[in-house]
Amino acid sequence: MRILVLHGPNLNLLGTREPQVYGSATLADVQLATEALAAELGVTLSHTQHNSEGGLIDRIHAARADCQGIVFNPGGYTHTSVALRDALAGTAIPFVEVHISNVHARESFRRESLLAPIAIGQVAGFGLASYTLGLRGIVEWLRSRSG
Ligand code: CA2
Repeated sequence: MRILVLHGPNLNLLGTREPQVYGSATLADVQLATEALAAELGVTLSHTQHNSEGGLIDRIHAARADCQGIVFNPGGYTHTSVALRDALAGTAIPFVEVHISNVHARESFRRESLLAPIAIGQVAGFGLASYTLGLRGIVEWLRSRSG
């Protein structure tokens, strides 16, 4: 089983700015932590970050060929992107929406997600652990459906 760990815009800045909101872990730390869990779970990961909506959409389309699920932090596009929702709905790849911060405890515009209604679920507020919790969740979900 291969799972795509996909990061949206500005997440390449993780660990370099706003540590009070996003913590001090970097994207490399997220990769290390998710790889350690993937080894435990016996699954393979691909890791990608894009700042552009088009780059994210192209990777989601490509995932039809090589991934069974996506652990996705869509960043700011969470709250705005009909195009990303269409890509996720159109490919029908199961995904978990993850956020480092608790989006429900911040500005009101962050409470709305255009993607969560078509996700398996959402994990928010656990810092780097949002990714490992999301990964555990999607692998269990996929395994429970594959018989
Ligand atoms: O909490 C999350 O993971 C977010 O997806 C992060 C997005 C934000 O727009 C969402 O509402 C919640 C922002 C990503 C920007 O990441 C930065 C990291 C370090 C420094 C600056 C930005």
